[in-house]
Amino acid sequence: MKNQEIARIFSEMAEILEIKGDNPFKIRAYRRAALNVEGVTRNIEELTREELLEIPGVGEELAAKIEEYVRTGRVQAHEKLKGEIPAGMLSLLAIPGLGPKTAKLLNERLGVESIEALEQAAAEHRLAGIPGIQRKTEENILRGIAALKRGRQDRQPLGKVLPIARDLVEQLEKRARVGRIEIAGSIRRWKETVKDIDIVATSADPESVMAAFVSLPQVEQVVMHGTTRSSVVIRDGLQVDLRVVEPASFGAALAYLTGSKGHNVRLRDMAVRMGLKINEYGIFREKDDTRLGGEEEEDVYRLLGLPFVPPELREDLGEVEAALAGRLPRLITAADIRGDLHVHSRWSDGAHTLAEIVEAARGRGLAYVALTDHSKGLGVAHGLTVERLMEQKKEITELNRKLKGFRILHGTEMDIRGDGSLDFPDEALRELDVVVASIHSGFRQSKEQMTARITAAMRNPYVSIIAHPTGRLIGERDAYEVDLDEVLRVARETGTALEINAYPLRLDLSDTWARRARELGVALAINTDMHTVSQFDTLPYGISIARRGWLEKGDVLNALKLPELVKRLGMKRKRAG
Ligand code: DGT
Ligand code: CA
Ligand code: ZN
Repeated sequence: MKNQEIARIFSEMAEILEIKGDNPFKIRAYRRAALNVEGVTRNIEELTREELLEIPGVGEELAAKIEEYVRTGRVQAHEKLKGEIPAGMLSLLAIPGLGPKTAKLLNERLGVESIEALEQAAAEHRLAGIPGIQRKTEENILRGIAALKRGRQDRQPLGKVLPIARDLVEQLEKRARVGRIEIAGSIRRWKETVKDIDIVATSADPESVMAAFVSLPQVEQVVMHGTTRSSVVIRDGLQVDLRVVEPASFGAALAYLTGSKGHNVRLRDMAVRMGLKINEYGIFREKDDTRLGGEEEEDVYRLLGLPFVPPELREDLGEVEAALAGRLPRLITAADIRGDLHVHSRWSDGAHTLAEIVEAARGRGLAYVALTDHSKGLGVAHGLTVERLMEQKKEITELNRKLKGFRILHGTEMDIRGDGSLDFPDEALRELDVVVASIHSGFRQSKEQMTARITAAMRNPYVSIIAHPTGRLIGERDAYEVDLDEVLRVARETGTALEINAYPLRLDLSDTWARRARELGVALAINTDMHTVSQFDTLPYGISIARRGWLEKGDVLNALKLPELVKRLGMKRKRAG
């Protein structure tokens, strides 16, 4: 898929335009398009012109550029822009916290054209004294460079790596004679961040698979090229390991390479005690090396007398004990999800009309959505006033009258204000079916303040769900300080649900906290928080977090059928009187 590459080109164009001091609207347009192209879950190469135009922020001009890239592998306007700024300047923009204005200034005044040169200049305090550069800037730049260097070896978000991994598998299937092929490692366990991509395959001609692998177009460096095993580095420093094994070993190799290491160690210990031997080649009887199995992953568990353990649970966090005791959870699946309780339309900052949202949701097998456009406090997102909320209610009522087998619940994503008060009065909330409340400001408040804001919101009888409870953006923004134990306690006490936000950079709550919530009997809602209909397809990320948190269908609000959901949502209000 070329989605990421195109997004990167658009955002680079925005940066160059900004350096050049070009029209702010144009800059914003490229930036917005970049963001939305990145959010497209389908392969952008397969989209028609009409479908490209449905991407928010993509008009005829940008659609043509996307097509140009798909056709020729480059965008001329981009190449031209790159020629208009000093070489090396773009690399400076990769430093977190260093904007185009400062980059331009530093380039003009100090002639720096690389990160290394800038680091040296900052270390020698040569930035001090440049007009427009504050004293703290020097420190910030050094800190930014350090973060960047760390970041290069850092783990990357699953939401970014999984599509890349799937694309690699697809390419290998196209270019080489592979039999079975699977992604293994932390990706198969759906860990929220991953270090590298592990792939295992079978083939009648392993060497040709290796040759095809090391010569894939996205390969930047070949680390190792063997006859059955190779490693390459692709863009963004991501390493990919490919192993080709015998068909009789495929299941054993897949189990071994899926890990986690901790889980594997536990299985091997069990095997030893049973007079068995497990490795990546198969399962054998210790005393005479007789092969007992290994073609299928199930063989490993069956021969140990265990039920199959889903990859999401293989973290040595009690799953082996649970399997032994016959107490593995019956994990929730995508098919269990009946609706989405956090959805944005054009009424606030979403891209689609209600009719379009309904069609997309139905197409994905959902039976209901809660329309939760932003509340007025969120001006940047065109939040709704009470008056507009009531107008919206009319539109929903009318649409619902026409719909068969589908229902739009009327909700809001209500801002919890900086001072802890809520953005709508109870009289307005009373009119709604669902109230999602969340934090969008004051991220630097103390732990006490933040916890107090959220728990106060939960004590409101109309607040049904707290959305993205920690505010983190994986790899971009840490969670705000908050006492989650206290949040869970009050959630239980008040009967408020917590969200597992499925947006791949949020995954908020995380797996660990989702598990804790379940243990305490706090309900969870797996929501996409969609702003474009393609984001309905991020649901699997939310489900994977739920599965890693040991959640069953009964723990999840939007696995309920509509009548039960409505009843459940009413319970908190009733309890409060
Ligand atoms: P990460 O850090 O996101 O890449 O996480 P993993 O789990 O994918 O770790 P990785 O790529 O180092 O190894 C892939 C799998 O291979 C791992 O989950 C278990 C298996 N494995 C790797 N090295 C060892 C080892 O030294 N002992 C055992 N038992 N298993 C190993
Ligand atoms: Ca790995
Ligand atoms: Zn939202």
